[in-house]
Amino acid sequence: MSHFDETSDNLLLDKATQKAKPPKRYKVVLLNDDFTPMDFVVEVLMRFFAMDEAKAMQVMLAVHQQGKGICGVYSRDVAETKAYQVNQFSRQNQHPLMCQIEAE
Ligand code: TYC
Repeated sequence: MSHFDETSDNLLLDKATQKAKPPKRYKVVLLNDDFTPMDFVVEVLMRFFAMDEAKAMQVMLAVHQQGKGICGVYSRDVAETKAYQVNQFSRQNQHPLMCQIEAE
């Protein structure tokens, strides 16, 4: 462990080494399809994205009308896990609903 604190450590680094970028964020996106019931999509949005029923209905209708829509934005790990869990839950219930992630 260095005896320098973060501040004095940074003073010893050249400019190129100091380019610490904030971690990338990822959108979790829901895709429209012709078969998944609207009620099921609302259930998914409430269960996995902590939306109340009114918000879930609004997002579901936006996806239905526009073809896709954002459920939330997260770190890569959280986004991947949520998309995976939504797809598992949809398959378990025999619905073709698709959830994917996109770099912000
Ligand atoms: N289009 C579906 C229907 O009419 C509803 C739906 C909405 C499906 C959003 C998927 O991501 C979706 N039953």
